[in-house]
Amino acid sequence: MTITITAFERSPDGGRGLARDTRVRWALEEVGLPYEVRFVSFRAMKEPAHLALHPFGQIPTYEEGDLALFETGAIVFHIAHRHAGLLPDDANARARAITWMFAALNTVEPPILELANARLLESDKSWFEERLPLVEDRVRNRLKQLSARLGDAEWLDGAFSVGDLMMVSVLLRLKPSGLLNEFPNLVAYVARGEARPAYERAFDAQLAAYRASHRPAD
Ligand code: GTB
Repeated sequence: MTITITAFERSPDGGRGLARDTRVRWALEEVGLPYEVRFVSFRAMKEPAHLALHPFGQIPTYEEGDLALFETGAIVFHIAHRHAGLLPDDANARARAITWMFAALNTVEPPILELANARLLESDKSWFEERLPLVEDRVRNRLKQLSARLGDAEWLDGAFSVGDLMMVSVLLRLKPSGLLNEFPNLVAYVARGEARPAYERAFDAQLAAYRASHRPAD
C-alpha cells in the first residue's frame, strides 16, 4: 500500500533537515518502506483539504490506505510498531524504547523549541537579551541530564531504537546553537545517528526536495 507523507513545499530550514518530515522519512528508511511525498505550501496547509488530515494545519502527515495520521510521535510509533527494525522484541526493552521516544518529545524537545522560538520570534523585544540565558539554561539542564544518562553508551538503551531516532531528531535542532558542543558525548551520539545509512537517505531526500524548490526559475 502506498505511503504518502506531506512536507513543506519550500522548507524554511535551508535544507538542513530540521523540519519534521525528516524524522518520518528516517523511520521509513530504517524499516525499508518506500514512500511518496506531497509538498504543501504554507497557504495550502491552512485550507480545508489539509486541515482534514491535520487539524492544526501543519506538516508532516501520513497516509496509508484509509489510515491518515498526524503528529510525528504517532506516525513514527505507528511505523515502528508495524514493521521490524525500530523496536526490540523483548517486551520490557520495547517499553523502554517507547519511553525514550516520549522523553524526547515531552521532556527534551519543549525547552529546545522554546529556545528556537525565542530566537526566531522575540529577538526584537527589549527583554530578549535578559531572557535568553534563562531559556538556554533550561536546555542546558536537560542536556546535562541526558548526557549523564547516556555516558559512554552508543545508544540510550542497548541497540538503536525508535527512542534514539526521536532523541537524535530532537537534538539536531540544537546544532546551530552551539549548546550541544558543551556535551561531547551528545555530539558523538547525534553524529552516530546522522551516520546511519537510513538517516543519510532521509536527509538527502529532503535536501533534494529543498534544492528543487529553490532552483531559480528558467
Ligand atoms: N507536534 C507536531 C509534530 O511533531 O508533528 C509539530 C508539527 C510542526 O511543528 N510542524 C511544523 C509546521 O507545519 C513544521 S516542522 N509549521 C507550520 C505551521 O505551524 O504553520 C517545525 C520546523 C519548522 C521550521 C524549521 N526550520 O526552519 O528550521 C524547523 C522545524
